[in-house]
Amino acid sequence: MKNSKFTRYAAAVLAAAMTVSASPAVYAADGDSSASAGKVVYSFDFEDGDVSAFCNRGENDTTEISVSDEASVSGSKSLLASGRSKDWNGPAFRLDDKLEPYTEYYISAKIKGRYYTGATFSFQFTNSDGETKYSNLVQNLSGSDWMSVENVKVSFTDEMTGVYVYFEGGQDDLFIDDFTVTEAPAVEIEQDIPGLKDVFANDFKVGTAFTPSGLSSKPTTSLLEKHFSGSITAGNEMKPDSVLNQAACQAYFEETGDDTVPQISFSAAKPLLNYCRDKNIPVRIHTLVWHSQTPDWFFKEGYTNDDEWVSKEKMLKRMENYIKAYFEELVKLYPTVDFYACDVVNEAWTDQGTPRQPGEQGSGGSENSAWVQVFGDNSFIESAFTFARKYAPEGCKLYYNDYNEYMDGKLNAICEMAADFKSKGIIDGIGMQSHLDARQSLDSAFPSVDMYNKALDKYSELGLDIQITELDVTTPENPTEADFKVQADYYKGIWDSIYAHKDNISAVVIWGITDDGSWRAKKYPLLFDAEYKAKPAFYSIIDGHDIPDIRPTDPVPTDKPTDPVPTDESTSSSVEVSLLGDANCDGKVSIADSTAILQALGNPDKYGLSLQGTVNADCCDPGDGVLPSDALAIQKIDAKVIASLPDITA
Ligand code: 9MR
Repeated sequence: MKNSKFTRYAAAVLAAAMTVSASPAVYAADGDSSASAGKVVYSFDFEDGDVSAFCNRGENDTTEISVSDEASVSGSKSLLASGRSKDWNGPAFRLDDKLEPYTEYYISAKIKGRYYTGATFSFQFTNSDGETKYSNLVQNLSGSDWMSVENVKVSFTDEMTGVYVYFEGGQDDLFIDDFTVTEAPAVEIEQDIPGLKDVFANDFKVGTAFTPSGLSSKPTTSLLEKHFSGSITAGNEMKPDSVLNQAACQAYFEETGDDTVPQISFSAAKPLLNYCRDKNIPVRIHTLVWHSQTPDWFFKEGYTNDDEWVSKEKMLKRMENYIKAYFEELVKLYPTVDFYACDVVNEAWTDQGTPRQPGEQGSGGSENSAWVQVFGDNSFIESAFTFARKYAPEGCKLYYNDYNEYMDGKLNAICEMAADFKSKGIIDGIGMQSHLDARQSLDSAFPSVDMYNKALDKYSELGLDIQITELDVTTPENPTEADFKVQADYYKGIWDSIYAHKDNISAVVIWGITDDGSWRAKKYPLLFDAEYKAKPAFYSIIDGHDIPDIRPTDPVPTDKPTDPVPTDESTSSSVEVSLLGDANCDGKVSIADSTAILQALGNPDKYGLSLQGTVNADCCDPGDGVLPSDALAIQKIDAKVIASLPDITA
């Protein structure tokens, strides 16, 4: 297959994502019909009177769990959760003491309130920082009769403890029956297609947005590693509302009297960042300054929700200290992660090219901006870039990121601003989000390929880098095969336009992996379907491109083989040094190269150097192989003890 042109064009595979039946009422979240093919690992009809696998939610949960013959779906008994005195009270079923991590399971159950009830089926776990996180799996279980949740997908990682599913909502007695846990059939991703990142390896990074929940799904991480390991953007976990910690901000203020030093935590992003560190995947930081997903209290006196807005002067100090702490903490926690790009400011211009309206987040149809409220205009953008330039680690490029970036008013405002910032040396590039809509035909698609192409021309003329930061392309709802064909043709038009500008584009990031995980799941916007299969759009964008050898998915990215540092001449003689000391092949010699060498020497099974990295790493006394002295030589360079490599003082 090497260097052949890829022309295969697959038919659309549309999996029925939801299972729905009329009686009893059925609710499914992320459900999958293939669950029926899986192995049932737990099944409770409660006819034997055993409810010991279920519990309340501890602490002050007053729920009592017992067997009841007052109601049932199958047989004559069910589980009864009575004495519930708070909305959040159980019943709960613990997963991590019974099931395997990194395995997908489907849970089905029947639920009924004693009276009319409104319940929610939820999930909780405790992370490695001891914080407990909650999410709703199925909401609006409302009615007075039996209701079903069917094939609700759950999974967890080995970093999660205290993993439970539970029913909550109201204080009504709840009956549960026919609770089953089915192990999802193991899914192998398609190995006979090329990795997207490999097809475009000489052109730009190919990456994706990812959230920690995806880490527990093996097929999802396999797809990520095969196709998208050029770059990861945290879907939500590095945004201000995930990073800012209100209680810690207030505590710091109380302790010091200083309310200009925001306190932060990356606990939400840690599972993802750990993964990027372990797999050597570069990270796009998204995002520092945004009107959305930023708490109003950040802009208020005393960090309270309902006090006065702070002055512009105070907000500038908060902004600077926030950006400083953000970068410092990231570098401290993850010295080896390549934070290569950062969306410094997100979505600050309207489509007309004006600042947003001032106001609280969520007001004005979610469009208003507390930044504009405090600053009175869009001058906060320049401040943010100035601070980001001051504190961002070396190699971290700074971007202005926006959607509808092809609309004239917005495009002109961005270009004017970017040209000014470029002259001041505080910006490196433009992030084009690219949330696009294929609609029913190429004629009605929005934006047209031509419009998108013209925007790329304009941004290219700026002489700044461009990154496509959140690409997805919606179909109409309930798409037909014809709609997927239009989507594929449109994706190709857009991708070809991107490819034509590749000299100005350093990364293309798709906003998610499989359709069912997308923020626009109802409109199937991604390259892989819920069954982890490549869609026509995938084939369309690689169509006509040279493709490399197709290899099974590596457990680590291609530039970092699992093999220990290869030092023998037979493997390395054909590769020339690209930059002496650049062990991680990022184009520079820094302390990260020293770390990479020590990691590769200390734990070759986990960390490795690429062949190029190995050749570069042999830098202290070239020819003697990769040794600790090479790491030391780089440290000497960093400390300015020596000026160049090799280390003639050694
Ligand atoms: O993908 C994100 C989704 O999970 C969140 O619910 C949503 C809330 O604003 O944000 C999504 O990501 C947005 C990104 O941060 C900025 N551009 C638009 C993206 C899609 O809404």
